[in-house]
Parts: sequence; C-alpha cells; structure tokens
Amino acid sequence: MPEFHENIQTFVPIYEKKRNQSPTDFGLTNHIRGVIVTNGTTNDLIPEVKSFIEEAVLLCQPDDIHICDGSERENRLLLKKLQENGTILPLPKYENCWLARTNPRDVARVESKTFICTERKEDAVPTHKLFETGNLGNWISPDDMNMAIRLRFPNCMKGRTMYVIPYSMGPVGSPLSKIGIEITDSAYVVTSMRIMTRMGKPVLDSLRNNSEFVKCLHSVGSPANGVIEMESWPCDPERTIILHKPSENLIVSYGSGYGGNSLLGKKCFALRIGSTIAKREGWLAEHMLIMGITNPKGEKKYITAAFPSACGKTNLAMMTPTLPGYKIECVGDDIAWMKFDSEGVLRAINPENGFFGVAPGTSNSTNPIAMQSIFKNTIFTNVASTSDGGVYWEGMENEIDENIDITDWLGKKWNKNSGKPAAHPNSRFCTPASNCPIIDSAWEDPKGVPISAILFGGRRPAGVPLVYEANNWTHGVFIGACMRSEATAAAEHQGKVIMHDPFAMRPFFGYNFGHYLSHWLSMEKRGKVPKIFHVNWFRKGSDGKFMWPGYGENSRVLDWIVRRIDGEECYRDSAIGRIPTINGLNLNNLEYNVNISEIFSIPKDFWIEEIKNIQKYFHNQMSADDLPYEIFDQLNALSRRVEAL
Ligand code: GTP
Ligand code: SPV
Ligand code: MN
Repeated sequence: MPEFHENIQTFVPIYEKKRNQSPTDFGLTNHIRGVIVTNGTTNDLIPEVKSFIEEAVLLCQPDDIHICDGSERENRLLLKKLQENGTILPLPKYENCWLARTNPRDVARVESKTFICTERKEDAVPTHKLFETGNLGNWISPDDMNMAIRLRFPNCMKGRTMYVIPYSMGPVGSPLSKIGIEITDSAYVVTSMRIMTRMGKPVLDSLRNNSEFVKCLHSVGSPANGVIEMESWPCDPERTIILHKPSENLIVSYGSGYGGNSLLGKKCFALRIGSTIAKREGWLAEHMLIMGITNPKGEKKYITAAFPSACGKTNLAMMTPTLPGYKIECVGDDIAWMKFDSEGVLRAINPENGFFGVAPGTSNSTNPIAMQSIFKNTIFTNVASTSDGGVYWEGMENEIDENIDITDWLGKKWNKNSGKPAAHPNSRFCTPASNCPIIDSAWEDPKGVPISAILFGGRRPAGVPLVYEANNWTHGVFIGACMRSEATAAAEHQGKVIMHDPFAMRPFFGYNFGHYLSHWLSMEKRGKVPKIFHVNWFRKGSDGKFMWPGYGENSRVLDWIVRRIDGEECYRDSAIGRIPTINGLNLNNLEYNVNISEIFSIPKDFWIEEIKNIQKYFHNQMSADDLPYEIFDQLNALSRRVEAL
C-alpha cells in the first residue's frame, strides 16, 4: 500500500499542469473541438470514434478529455483523484481495496427509468392492454429520446473531465467479442469498467481491424437547480434516465453513477443491446452464470443458470460443493453469450472480466470462494467499514472481532441493536475475475465452453419444488417464460412481492418479449439444445424457515442434474415436469433437516393459482400476435395436468 501512494504523487502534478494549459499550449495537435486531450492521443482514434467523441464534447462541454489507456499508472492516478474528492476511501486492511459511498438516492438500477427506443413500439415491447402498464420493458420514441437528451446533456460536464473508455466485452480479438466506447464524466466508472471489462489501448488498436462498436454516453448529471447534494457522489436522481437505441447500437445514460446504470458494458450493452444483436445474428445474450461441474468420475460439463438479480447466480457460480468428489469451476457469474458452433454445439462465453457481486450474505460459510477473491484490487460500494480498516456487511457477524467498531454505509457509527442494516442490501464488490481461485481454465477461451444444461430459478417461498426438469425444449422455454421471483434490493422495487421475471430478463430485454420467445423456440432448429431445469433454493416451511440449506448443498441438486444429462433414469413425471425419484437425490450425510416429500410437493391449489397468474400476465402484457402459440399450448397442457392432480 505505501508504495502505491508514493507512486501516485509523482504523476499528479504533471496531470494537473496539463489541465491548466490551454489548447494552444499543445499546438492544437491533441484536442477535440478545442478541448484539450490530457491523456492519450487523437492519433489512436479511428474516425468513427473521433466523431463520436466530438459530438459528445459539443453536447456536454467538458473541461478536458482523457482517453483511457487502461494502464496501471492511469488507474492509480484516478484512484488518487477519487480519494481526494472523497468518493472512495482506502481500506488499509486489504491490498488495493477501496470503499465508495454513494448518494443514498443512487443505490440500485432504476427499471422505471430505463427505455428501449425504436420507431415502432411493438419492436421494443409487447403490445399490452392499454389499461395495464407493461412490465416487459419501457418504450420511448426517437423524438422523445432526442428530447430527453436535449433536456439533460447540454453542458452537463462543465467543470469535469470527459473520460473515453474503449472496452471489449469478451476477450480482445475473439470472434465472439464486441467492442464498446463509453464516454463518462465519472472516474469511479472508469476504475470499475477497468475491472468489469477488458479496457484500454489494445481495444482501440483492435478497432482498426473492425470499426464496429457500441456507442455509450454516460453522465452522472448535473441537477437543473445547480445543487449537487453530495459533492463526492454527484448524480441527478430526479432526472435519471437510461436509454437504448438498438438500431444505432447506442446507449445514453444520465443521472446515476450506480452499477448497471453507469457501467454500461454490463446490462445495457451485454444484455439489452446484446439481445438485439443476438436476435439478428442468431444467438443468445442472457442473464446467466456459466459454471463447470466435474463429477467424481472426472467427467466435466458446463451449465448456465438464469436467476433474477440477487437470487444466487454469483453464489452458485462459485460454490464449494459439499458432495464429495465434485469440483466446481467458474466461467462467469452474471452474463452468458451463447452461440451454436459449426458442429451444432451450443457454446458460451462470459463477456465480462470481473464480478459486480452482492455483498450482504457473502461469508466464509456461504461463499468462501468469493471471500478468497474480493480482498485484493476491489472496489466496494455501500458496504459498512470497520475500525481496523476493513469491510462489513450482514452475514459477516462471525468474521469480525468483538471489539471492532462499525461505520455503516452512510458513514455513521453503527449499532447492531439499531435494527438497521450496516451495509445497504444492494451493496456490492467489484472484483477482477482473475482473483477467483476457481476460475475455469477455459474462461477466456475465444471459442466458449460447451453447454449441457440451462437452469432457470428464482425466489419462490411457496409451492415450487427444489428442482424439476422440462419434458423437452419447448416446455423448457415455457418454464423460462413463466418464471416468477420475490423482489430484491437490486432495483427500486419495494417489499417482497412475487414478480414475473421471465428468463430473469424482464429488466433487460432489448426487444419485444414475444419475439424473444420465438427466437428461443427456434434455437432447437439451429443445433443440439441442452436440457432445461428449474430450481428453487428458497422454498419456506410453515415455520417460515428455508426448507433447503442452499449454497454448497446445492451440489446435491447439480449432481441430479448431471446424472439426468447422462441419461440416468433417476426421475419421475409430475404435473409440472420431471422430479427426482424418492431416492433420486443424493442426501448422504446431509446435516440439515430436510422434509423431502414437502420440498417436492406440488400443491394443487397453489398451482391452479399460479396458472391463473401466468394466464393473466400473458393476457395483460401481450397480444395474441406476440405470444407464440407453442407457449399458449404449453400453458393449456400444464393446466390440464394440474387439474388432474
Ligand atoms: P446479481 O448480481 O444481482 O445478478 O445477483 P446474483 O443472482 O448473482 O445473486 P447472489 O449470488 O449475489 O445472491 C444474492 C443473495 O442470495 C445473497 O444474499 C445470498 O446470500 C443469497 N443466496 C444465494 N444463494 C443462496 C442459497 O442457495 N440459499 C439461500 N437461502 N440464499 C442464497
Ligand atoms: C443485477 O442487478 O442483476 C446486477 C447488478 O447484476 S447491476 O450491475 O447493477 O445490474
Ligand atoms: Mn445480474
């Protein structure tokens, strides 16, 4: 750590001096529209990138421009600047770790202010009933998008530096990768994007071979009344808006510095714009983890799993299996890009380079692998801090000394009897994937890894069994379409309502969900489709406690899934799909008291109600034109099977 700070000192004065120079001092060679480039050079930019920056400069009027090279030196400089501004605090207990505290009004994704812009509304969202508010995405017209930009962006970067972040989703140069250029006025975004993506000069260089990139413009905003509530975390919550225009591969985000709102490679690019590119090119961009599972015989398979935000992807992707002989390796924890290869094998890459994981609940008992990954080169956001220079959150009760004082995520002294959480429920760690001790050896393989199964799941406190298998691909797509889950702190939703969240993609669809379903159904014609399963770690008993221990014990469910992929007859048919036979699930040495018939029960009343809910959802959210008939048929067939229970 000390060496770290000393190094910065030597760079800062040079940087500051450059800022104070006028363009003429530079002989006008390194400027864009009269605004000086203090880092990097315009010579590195292909004309398309340069004109994108020019437009942004004219609109936002930054003081200067910094073209990110992704170097260690640059990173130290920015961390130093962030520290001076009070945006981040050092965490001396660890190696190069930092704590950011946001404006308390900027703590999660804002789904209600996230829009897809197309000429025709029906290209973006299903044509829902007029009296209902569609919840499968928000549409905005091109005129309204332009207006939204014109009302927010002019001069919004006055007094600030404009950073230009060249980044690659996927390994630089891989045929499956795509490039983005994010322009932002947040140094926090730059340092986070450096962890979450492959960022910097090599990406600019690779643009010379293929000039295609997704344009991303981001500003933390400058409030209309000129009052910045929190100098260390400027934002504009009143006017926050996140806009996507798939036809131009364009993302424009204003007003928030947080996670998916500002790290535009993640949800905005890899999922919303990504899903539209994937539709066009015949592949899938999904909200899924990717993991390798090696069984006791040494046979390895890869699976993906789609659970809604804060429903267990990171935990499953890094799990420590309790079943002896099993080995888990992590390819990715949030996003999968999947494509059939020339042999018809579905292959997946993780387009990201790091983990932006939920902190609360992460501990040595739940996710020891995450705990081994996150205390080096990590930026924490909205966690609590400890008097010995470390971090704290709910779930870490057994991992700190008794006499340690805790400061909550708001920077106030925390008292454990206060009834308030020390860390924000959506607090996160931002950690390089390479820190993960079980990162898969093929995680950067440009070909991707072959996928044998796809899991869907969510938080279902009642009625939904621990695991079931789809009868076939179409049934599996139907199961994905019917997904529901308890709301979490990852977005602005309040309370624990059970929300529809098809494919865990509801907040992330880049185009009409009905068309998305047709696309999924069509995959069967493109290659060898994997088996589909639904899992639920979150069923609760009459005592209100989880019926299943979860975490590492989920390896027992993975074991059943792997045996099903191998064709073992360890299942029986049920009204909703295939469930394990009485002895199908390996429960050897399980210490948790599990009532196996309860956890696999399929209560008729519950499922009748569930089907009604799904019928109503489809009916209100989309017209008959949008909903593929196969899904409708599946719903009727399920209804008949449940009636017969
Ligand atoms: P995003 O990053 O928002 O997409 O979330 P995620 O799907 O990666 O969720 P994550 O793995 O971070 O888990 C979120 C919360 O669910 C944490 O508080 C976990 O402790 C909890 N959780 C994860 N797996 C299990 C499980 O098997 N059982 C129980 N009871 N809780 C779990
Ligand atoms: C999610 O909400 O699903 C996340 C975190 O993975 S964010 O980057 O904020 O979208
Ligand atoms: Mn996610």
